[in-house]
Amino acid sequence: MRIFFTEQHRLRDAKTELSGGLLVPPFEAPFRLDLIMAACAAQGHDAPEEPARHGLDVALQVHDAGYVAFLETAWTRWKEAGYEGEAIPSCFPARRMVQRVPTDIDALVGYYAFAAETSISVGTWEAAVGAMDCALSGAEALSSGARSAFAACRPPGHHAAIDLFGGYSFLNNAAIAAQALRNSGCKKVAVLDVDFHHGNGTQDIFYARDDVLFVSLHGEPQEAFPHFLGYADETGTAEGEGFTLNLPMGRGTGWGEWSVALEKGLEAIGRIGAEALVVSLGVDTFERDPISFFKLTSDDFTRAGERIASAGLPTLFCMEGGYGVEEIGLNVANVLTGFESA
Ligand code: Q9C
Ligand code: ZN
Repeated sequence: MRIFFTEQHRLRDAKTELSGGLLVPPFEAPFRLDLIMAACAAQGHDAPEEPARHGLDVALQVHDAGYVAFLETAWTRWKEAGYEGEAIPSCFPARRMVQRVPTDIDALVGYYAFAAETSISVGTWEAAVGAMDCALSGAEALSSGARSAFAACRPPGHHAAIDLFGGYSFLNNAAIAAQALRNSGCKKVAVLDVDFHHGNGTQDIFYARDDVLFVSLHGEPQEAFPHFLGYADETGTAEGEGFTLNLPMGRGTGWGEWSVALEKGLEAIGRIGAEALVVSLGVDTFERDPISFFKLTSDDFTRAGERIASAGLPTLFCMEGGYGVEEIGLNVANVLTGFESA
């Protein structure tokens, strides 16, 4: 399958993540994509291609314009304010406070954030645009008749909502790709999110829409980030009622339970007559992932790829999470190999 990758991802190399009250080196770092690309090459997958530059038109169909302008200028404005560290939100428009866009950069960072672990750093915007371009080139490949493509996106995107960043995500690559597939004539598109974390951003973007089905398999919100979305009773609103399917699972979930949820998701995707599939591919469901609590093995990822192929749809994989261990490369390559061998 065609693989889209850009060295621009290295520009996202933040120094700080707020974790357990400390500023630590981020889990989401450039080495992740090095491992993934090396493992893809080792399993004989196609050589990566540089994505085309697409501009921001499609991004602006799913994100708020003020939010996108904020992301583009946040680092410069933060530096101009004289701060020494990276841009970390510290003040939020919480319950019963007014939701009005402020002018002060400190306030803006909090206004457009839903979590505080993710710093905005030098180069973050440029890397996020590169990741989006990978997703858009992948969507174009499907529109030109490809059976599948892999967008090696970094930074990830599925936590980025209409106007919120956090969870290591800035632009929602998978949602932007799904929108591009709609624009190119697919009447119904499905997003299948298999990252350990709930894809709150993707859900937010499509919650009231019936043209994009969102299905997510993830850790129980009570115990797992992003905590405040992803319950099973969130099923969509207005036109979008029935077009969100959340399948949360508890600590220690392994292939048995996880694969049953996957089949439920695939059934829903078949039921709505999706013409294309975007997979938010996180491998933080792995048994040794440092920040998650599912128990998938490396072989399970091969099986997952095979099952996803059984949907029989043009499929774009967009890279999301997966941290801390060398096996993230193997696990991603296994999904792609499983898909292609099915
Ligand atoms: N103490 C993705 O996988 N922080 N994002 C968790 C745990 C955020 C994960 C805190 C995790 C974000 C794309
Ligand atoms: Zn994740």
